[in-house]
Amino acid sequence: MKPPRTDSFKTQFYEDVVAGLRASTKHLDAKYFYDAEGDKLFQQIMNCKEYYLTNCEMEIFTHQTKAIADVVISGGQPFDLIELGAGDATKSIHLLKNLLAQKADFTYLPIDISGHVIAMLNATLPVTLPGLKIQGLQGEYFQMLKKAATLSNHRKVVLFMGANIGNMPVKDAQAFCEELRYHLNPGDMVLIGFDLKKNPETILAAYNDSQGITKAFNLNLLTRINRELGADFNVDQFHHYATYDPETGACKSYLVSLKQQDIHLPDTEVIRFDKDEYIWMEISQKYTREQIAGFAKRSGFRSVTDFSDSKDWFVDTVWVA
Ligand code: AVI
Repeated sequence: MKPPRTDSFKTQFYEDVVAGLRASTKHLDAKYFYDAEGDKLFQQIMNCKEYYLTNCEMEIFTHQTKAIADVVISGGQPFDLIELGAGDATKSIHLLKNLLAQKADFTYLPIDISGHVIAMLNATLPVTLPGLKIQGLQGEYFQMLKKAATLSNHRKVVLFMGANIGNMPVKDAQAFCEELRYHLNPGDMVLIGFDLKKNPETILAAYNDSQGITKAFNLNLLTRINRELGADFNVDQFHHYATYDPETGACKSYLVSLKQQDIHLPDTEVIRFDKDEYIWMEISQKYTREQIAGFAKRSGFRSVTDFSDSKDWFVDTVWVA
């Protein structure tokens, strides 16, 4: 198998796509949703009426800011506040503001895979929040956590918000918590956002919105594969199907082939789809509080407290290493 391009991201993208489409159950990695168009569509998802997650976590960060800040400070100062996948920091900015108002001694270290995001945060946050000490780190989460440990020996407080942990299957989420613990020292703290199990109709609607934005978000990955890897998907020949299983808490998205069809990618044999064959695109796992407590315990963390919204649909849980 020869990748069509030489740079390492493209090579990895190509290899992941070919391996996923050649697997007995076809699948693609949801991390590739986020090209420029995918970023725009995700913004629209977060603003659409059915997608409750963003509003719930925003309510937590705006209505319980002082309580969150007090817990964060309670472990001692100075500390490094590290945010994994910081994005535009629209929720964490409320916490940062409160910490500054309380004159807490901390440095904010946003970590993001996107250099553009880090440059934007480094440039804009010190203007919006005078006095903020910030050092953005561009790269993979755990590599950058390692780097953060070399920059200071201050206590670490790690934020991993937005229910991003839900985009990992349960086993991978457990492994992620264990790896997170491995990179921290006793006394370090984490705050992780989990979407809770709730009425199945509410969850399904969030991933099957009436305007078809989530459908476009999924189909956009096929368009990206066409553009960047030279494939020939006809997006009109795939149907978006979202499903939620209230027993397991797994919310999954699929693209279902509307007919038997062949897809071509450079330097690999034709990929055949039967009619009704599907590609598994994404998991957005929902949890109970007991499951979340189990993650903490099995990973060597102690649960300290949690913050939930007024509907009790979403929780930001705080653990200490
Ligand atoms: C980024 N992540 C937490 C979103 C979620 O809810 O799983 C991605 C998403 N996929 C479809 N809608 C939103």
